[in-house]
Amino acid sequence: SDTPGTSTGHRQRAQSSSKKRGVALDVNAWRGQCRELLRRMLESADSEPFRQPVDLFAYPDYRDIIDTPMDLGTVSETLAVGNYENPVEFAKDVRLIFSNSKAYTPNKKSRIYSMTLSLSAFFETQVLPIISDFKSALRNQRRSRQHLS
Ligand code: OVM
Repeated sequence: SDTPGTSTGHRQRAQSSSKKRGVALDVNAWRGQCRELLRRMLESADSEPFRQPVDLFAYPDYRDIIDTPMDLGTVSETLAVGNYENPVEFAKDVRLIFSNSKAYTPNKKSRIYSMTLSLSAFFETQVLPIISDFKSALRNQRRSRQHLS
């Protein structure tokens, strides 16, 4: 046992509050994680109706029903140019795509409606930990800054 007084015998390194073993605390990690999530959604066949703005010639009454159109191409561009401040804003726009589709669907047996449910369920499983990790990293950063100077 190389370190007397510890049960493991392992040398104990002081854990700084900014370097917690095994805990991701990067406040900037969310952007790349959201980019990767978008990439995985765009490669899914279920994303086909959501890759570009809804075609107003194919659906001439669309704007009578939908106030704020949104699509994955627009979300991707907004993320790329740095116009989301955090992953909550990103998730809000992606969820708008799904709520628009649910509002416009003529019936719940529609193919596009079923694609909406499937892609939305996938999105939620993937984005919730991104948001949780971001909020945790922000709390940690604010705690760490309190102990400076
Ligand atoms: C459809 C449909 C369903 C949901 C959304 C949508 C254009 C279309 O079945 O045509 O948006």
